[in-house]
Amino acid sequence: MRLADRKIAVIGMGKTGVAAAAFLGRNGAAVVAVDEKPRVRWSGEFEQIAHQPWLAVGRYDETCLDGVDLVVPSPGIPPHHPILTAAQQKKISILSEIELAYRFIRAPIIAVTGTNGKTTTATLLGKILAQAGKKVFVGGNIGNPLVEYAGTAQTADFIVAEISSFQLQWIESFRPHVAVLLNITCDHVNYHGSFEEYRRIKRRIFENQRENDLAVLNAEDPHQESLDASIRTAVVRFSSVRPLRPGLSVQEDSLVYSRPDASDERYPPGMIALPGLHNTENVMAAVATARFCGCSKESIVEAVSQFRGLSHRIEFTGEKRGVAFYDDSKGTNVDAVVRALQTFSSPVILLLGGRDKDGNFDTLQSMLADKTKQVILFGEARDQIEPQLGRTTPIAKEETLKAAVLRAYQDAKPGDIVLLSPGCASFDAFADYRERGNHFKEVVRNL
Ligand code: UMA
Repeated sequence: MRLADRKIAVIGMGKTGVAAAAFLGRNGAAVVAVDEKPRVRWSGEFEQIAHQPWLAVGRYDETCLDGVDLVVPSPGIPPHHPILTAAQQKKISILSEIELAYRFIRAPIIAVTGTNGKTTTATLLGKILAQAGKKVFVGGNIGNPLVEYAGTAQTADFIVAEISSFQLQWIESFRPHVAVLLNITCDHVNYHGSFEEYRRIKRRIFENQRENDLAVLNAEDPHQESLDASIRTAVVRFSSVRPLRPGLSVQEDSLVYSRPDASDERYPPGMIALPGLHNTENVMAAVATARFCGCSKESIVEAVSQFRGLSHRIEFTGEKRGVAFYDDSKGTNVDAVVRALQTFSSPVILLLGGRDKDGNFDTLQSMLADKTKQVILFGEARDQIEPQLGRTTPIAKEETLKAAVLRAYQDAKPGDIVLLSPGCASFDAFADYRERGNHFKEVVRNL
């Protein structure tokens, strides 16, 4: 792909936009940078490219497309954004940052997508590959754009990429050597327009795969038929609820990988230190991928047993007066809340709220009846969520997360669990889920 002497508009000057602009400019393109926010609020890294001769700041409207022959939107720019609609009318190509990076990356890409578990699985895969002696770059939606790696000396044997539906929106030839789809449940409906469209976009991860590639799928996905129709490569499935042959499943407390052409590969019981069946699924997907990529069973056992999970994912925060606190701030959709609740057997006081993403909170009702002794709603969406929860469990409302924690502590008895699993985005009160999780931890520390 030629970049020299092209004029390219980059929409959004967050992490992705700035990295894409830097890559394009350093490879000879003239870049027009735009963002809805005033320039002082663009990513801090923008200052490093702000004075380059190849960079111009455009207006945040379709005039930024003048003379442009390619648009690179940031993942957060919704597909029906007026600038993108204008670009399509003018027949200007639109490519996502992962597509741009893919065209320049030499190493095979392992792409991990799914509504939940992406970051955990991608991180674990990075650790397994490293344990097996392979050089690996872990990036994408996890926080470091792939295009950043494309601009380096590129020494990795494998790229592990966490891929969101937003990033799959504008791909063309993006072909991962391994594509993992962990699960698809309702999320990001306000961005994609419908759950069906969200699912269609997620399936695009398989569309350029061919023989010699691998698709790793959850056998319990209720939409197997539409999945099968999108796949033209070898498939390995996993299940956390029933034995699979061939495939990966749990049998007598051990993870078993049953292959069509070999005997069963049995992993030691107790190898997975992470709580919850959803984490068992994440590990199974990582094991299938790692074996396909030539990692030994021994390096898998070593890396998986040492892996203790990530911050803000059902993370034990501390104990006060016999009450245990868990931070699941990354649980930004209803399915993640279900997964977090499934992890606990003691009574849970659930802190739910933030900015709603059109989640179906009514689907939580039976889970709340089973697992919670109280729900405390907080943040912008609290009044919206309340009528959806029914009367299965007592509900309280507080304006802020801090007030919700204080109330939970006041109402809790020794042995109870206070779980922040908000089921909503954090942007009503925080910069992101990390800031929200850190705030939760600080309030708990100060109790
Ligand atoms: N902007 C506009 N107009 C809009 C929307 C945004 O101008 O209509 C501007 C904003 O003012 C801001 C910039 O675009 O300056 C932000 O761009 P962005 O929202 O695409 O965010 P980045 O900083 O580029 O971060 C993105 C991912 N963010 C989103 O997908 C929303 C990060 O994932 C990712 O880590 C990063 O690229 C590196 O790849 C975050 C996320 O929430 C963690 N992802 C979603 C999720 O995991 O559920 C998909």
